[in-house]
Amino acid sequence: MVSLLKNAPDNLRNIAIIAHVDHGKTTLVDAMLKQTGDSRATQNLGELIMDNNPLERERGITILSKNTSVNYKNTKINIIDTPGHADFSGEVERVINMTDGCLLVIDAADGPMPQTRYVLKKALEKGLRPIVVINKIDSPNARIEFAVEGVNDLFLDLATEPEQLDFPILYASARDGYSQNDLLTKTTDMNALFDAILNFVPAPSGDLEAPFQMLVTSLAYDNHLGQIAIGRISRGQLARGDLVSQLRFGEVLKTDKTAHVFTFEGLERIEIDVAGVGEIVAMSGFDHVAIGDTLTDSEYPDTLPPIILDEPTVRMTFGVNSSPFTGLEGSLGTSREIRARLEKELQTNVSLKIHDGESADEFVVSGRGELHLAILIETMRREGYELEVSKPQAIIKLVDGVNLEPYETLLIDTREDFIGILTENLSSRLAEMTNMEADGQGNILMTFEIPTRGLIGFNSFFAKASKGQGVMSSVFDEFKPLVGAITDSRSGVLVASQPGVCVPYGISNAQGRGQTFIDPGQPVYEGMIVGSNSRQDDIDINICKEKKLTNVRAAGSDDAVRLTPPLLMSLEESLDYISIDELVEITPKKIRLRKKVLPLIERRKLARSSRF
Ligand SMILES: Nc1nc2c(ncn2[C@@H]2O[C@H](COP(=O)(O)OP(=O)(O)OP(=O)(O)O)[C@@H](O)[C@H]2O)c(=O)[nH]1
Ligand SMILES: [Mg+2]
Repeated sequence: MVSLLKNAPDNLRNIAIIAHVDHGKTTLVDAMLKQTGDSRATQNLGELIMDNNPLERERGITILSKNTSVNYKNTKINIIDTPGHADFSGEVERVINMTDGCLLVIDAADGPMPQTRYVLKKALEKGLRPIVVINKIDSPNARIEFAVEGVNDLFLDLATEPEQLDFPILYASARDGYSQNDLLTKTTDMNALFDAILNFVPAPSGDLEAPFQMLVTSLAYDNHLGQIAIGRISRGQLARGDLVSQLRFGEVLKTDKTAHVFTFEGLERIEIDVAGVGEIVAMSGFDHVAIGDTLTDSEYPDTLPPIILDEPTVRMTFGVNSSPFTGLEGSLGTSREIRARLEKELQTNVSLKIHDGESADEFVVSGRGELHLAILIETMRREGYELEVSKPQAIIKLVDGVNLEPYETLLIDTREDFIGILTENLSSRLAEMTNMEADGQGNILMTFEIPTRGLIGFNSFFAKASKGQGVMSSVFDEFKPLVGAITDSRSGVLVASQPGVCVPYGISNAQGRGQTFIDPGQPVYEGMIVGSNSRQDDIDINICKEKKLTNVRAAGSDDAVRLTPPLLMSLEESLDYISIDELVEITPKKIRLRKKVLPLIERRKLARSSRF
């Protein structure tokens, strides 16, 4: 048979780029694209082209995995860039199903970090061939030997088969666009890495003559073509017009013609006539396809095993905005609209889970960490949604009569000066230090085991306590029996006692009690949180109160109230800050904090009844 296939499996490689956050994965993909001549990559010098959604650009992190490809020595290399932040690990677990090898990128200054371990473990479990890339060797802080030693230890620890210890190590500067097989032979391009991929990563295997079969691993949406299903063909081939069945849990949901077939070429999706086993393709024609569905030849509907992911660790409620300002700033936000949006999210955000809440206006949304949920909220708010959300809480599960809670490994890299304040706070959060290393120059690396329950809210504290001189990262470890209580150490809040528009005089009065959160001229409602109290209890104050005007104006005394600038919190800081009897109100325009129960009189009654 004369094959029409452009890429026979032996000149094809499928790899994922995996690493701890910020170790340079996306920069490495950029370097590979630039060298192989993708014009968009060369034009965009300095900007990471793969991090193309606005939240990724603003935050400088990758949130979604993305496909691209390069051609090198007549071989097509499909590359999947993945996020390194632990909250988006689901993205990694999902896409490694499409690859046979991975580049494990390691920052030469940091060495392996908690997420390096996590992603390598997942990659080895899937049987991927790893290539280690020690990156940022140009950096003055590079500690190459240390990084290599760390990698060797990590593999020794995680490998289950002797062959897994047979991995190449390359040295690179993704930023400067070069990679080397050793430290002595200097180069100016990425060829060493490309050659290693060709030599060490196996070409995809599978039977080209067998009936077509593919696991849907990613989804995309196109305004003209509708839903697009992305996956790696695990059997046979797929041509435009082929009759294909969509299966879920072994059941055929739909049989239809394949409308279009695409492959990834550089940054483009190129339409092709036919693609064969091993190729990563995008296809249209199935509008209600979900990640985890199997697409097959209609005459051989065999389901592939589903994608198995680690469980969510954190949950919160998303509710219809019940504040007096509801409907004023958002265009979407009814229970039906929120439900529909969350259900749509489930199709692609595979590590998310959604359950009904206590009322029809509430949904319990579970994810892999605070950032995972915060990014969803931020995305919804930019789409015009308004909603109210509760404090994130760790997920406790009952197994054989024992309550288990998620534990994480927390790594803190900071200056010695902050050891005291950090360890004291962490011990009240039930953290246990498992390691501490000093470099003799005032830097300190501390490792802790901590329940997720204790970690919630720590991020904001850490940023303040370490005065911005530190980095922390945490990775889910395991579920362990629930022990001990964590007391909420936050002080009370200043609460608006009546609705109105806040004025300088009212704010000035509030500043006598603590720190305020809003600017003059902002509308407030009863029960809205307008500041933090320096004492333990909540105080209701009238922040809209004007100074009584006397007939005789003391010169200059009235309007010249001196105000301290308000503390304006980001969404994540707000989620960290609130207590369980409070909510964050999110609209496209504002983030407000509020008591769950708004009327003062109701809150007083509640406080009294809980005392008895
Ligand atoms: N000096 C130096 N800096 C680098 C190099 N590679 C990446 N960086 C910098 O490291 C930072 C993180 O790079 P990214 O490519 O976004 O890292 P990432 O691994 O994709 O990050 P996430 O996707 O969020 O996990 C950026 O500031 C890069 O400019 C390198 O080879 N040398
Ligand atoms: Mg990235």
